[in-house]
Amino acid sequence: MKKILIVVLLVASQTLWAQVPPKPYGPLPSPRQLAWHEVEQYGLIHFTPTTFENKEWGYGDADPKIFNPKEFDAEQIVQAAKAGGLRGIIFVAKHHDGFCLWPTNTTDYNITKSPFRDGKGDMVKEVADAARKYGLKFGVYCSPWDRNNAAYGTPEYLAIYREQLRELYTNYGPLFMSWHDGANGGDGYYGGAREKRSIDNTTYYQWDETWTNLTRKLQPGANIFSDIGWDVRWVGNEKGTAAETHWATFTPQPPKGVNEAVPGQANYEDSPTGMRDGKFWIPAECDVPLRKGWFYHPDQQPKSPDELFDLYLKSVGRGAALDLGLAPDTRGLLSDADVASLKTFGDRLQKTYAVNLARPAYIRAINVRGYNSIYGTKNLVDNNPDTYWTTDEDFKKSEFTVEFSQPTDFDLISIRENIKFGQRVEEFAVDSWENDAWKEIHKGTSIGARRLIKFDAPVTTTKLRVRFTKTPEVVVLSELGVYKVAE
Ligand code: FUL
Ligand code: CA
Repeated sequence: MKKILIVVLLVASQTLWAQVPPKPYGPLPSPRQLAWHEVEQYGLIHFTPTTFENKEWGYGDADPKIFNPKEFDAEQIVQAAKAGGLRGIIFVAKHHDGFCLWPTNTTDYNITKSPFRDGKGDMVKEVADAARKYGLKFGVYCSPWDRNNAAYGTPEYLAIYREQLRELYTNYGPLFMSWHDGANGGDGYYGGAREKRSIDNTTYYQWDETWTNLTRKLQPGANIFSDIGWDVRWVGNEKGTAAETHWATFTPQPPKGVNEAVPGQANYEDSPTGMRDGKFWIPAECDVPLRKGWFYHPDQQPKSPDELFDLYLKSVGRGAALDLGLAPDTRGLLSDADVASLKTFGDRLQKTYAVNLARPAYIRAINVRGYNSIYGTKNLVDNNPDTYWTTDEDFKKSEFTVEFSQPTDFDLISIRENIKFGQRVEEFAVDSWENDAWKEIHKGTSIGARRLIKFDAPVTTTKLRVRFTKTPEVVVLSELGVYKVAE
């Protein structure tokens, strides 16, 4: 009787133990960052009087009367973005020229002074409504540098800027991002002064205060983007690419000789890679315009669908996000060429991801945590980011094989870590079964939110193997995809 009891207790304790999930490792994403990771690719719309001046940076002196986009259609822009696979839209509500695209109380330099909708328009609202109608998330960019405002450089301007954020935070529903550019100070119109003004980045904007007391309070779901974070960091270039190895963990670095990194003044050397031992979860956003400039210029052409796919692999495919600049023309529409390029790129993604060749395959892992099916490999192909495969603690080096029922062609593999457990994998390898032996076909480093491995030529095999060769703690993988990229 005693013996039976002991056995029962033993089995029970083992089952209990087997149900304990692994411990998280390192800095972890917040719920708002987790939601941001799921967006993966989004658009950033630049459209102000600067478009009508054919410039990249408006001086702040453009007559609001030139802002007359007679055919403006937020739905055309949003639908094109959606067709391009984008899942969010950030609208530049105010660029450096200071022109506000909503009827603000903070300055006369705003949309009500333009002919658009006879001075009764609110473009922020039109874009927000269109984004929500088509199921895209919405965010705003309100430039701190304001080349129009007479008060720029004084404390009075800071109050104006904060009030502009407050208006944007309270009138347009939940935002998924609040985007802050780093360009600051310099020459401008400044209410007619036409002079150069410089501000001290380290003190002038008091970002801590603006972000904790305004952004967090009024828009708790908004990810704050700036060159150094808080939630999302700049990748350090405007080419749309993260480094081959990308850590979501990061500690903002000050420039040489300075004590503290502040937005607009930092050392960006480690921004493309992040830092393995970074103190915070601050993943990179890779921003790049669809055309050469952020604003529309008639002599420029959009990137081709192939170029977009390549950028996608080098941003989203490295665990970062892609932020693609969209530039309506003076009609207020995206040009046919932009729409076509986006659509071909988006169709390609959609067709590629329509069939996950790993789903019907047999996935055999070297170990499943506690032999418990709640950690089994079926979780790798259930399209649910929460469920995952993981192993017992003594299986830091682990692997699984994907066995197809017949020889299968693929050229793209997608692997996601369950980042709720932190970013863990440091090195992995992929093998394919060829001539009765394993052949290594890829060596990789970081995974994080997602790793896309694209092969130059299709691989044909009956089975493939993924080996995790270096990780400080056991692997926790949420999804695996094996695909043949559509033409
Ligand atoms: C930069 C700005 O200076 C550019 O004009 C553009 O808005 C880009 C997205 O951010 O900081
Ligand atoms: Ca899953």
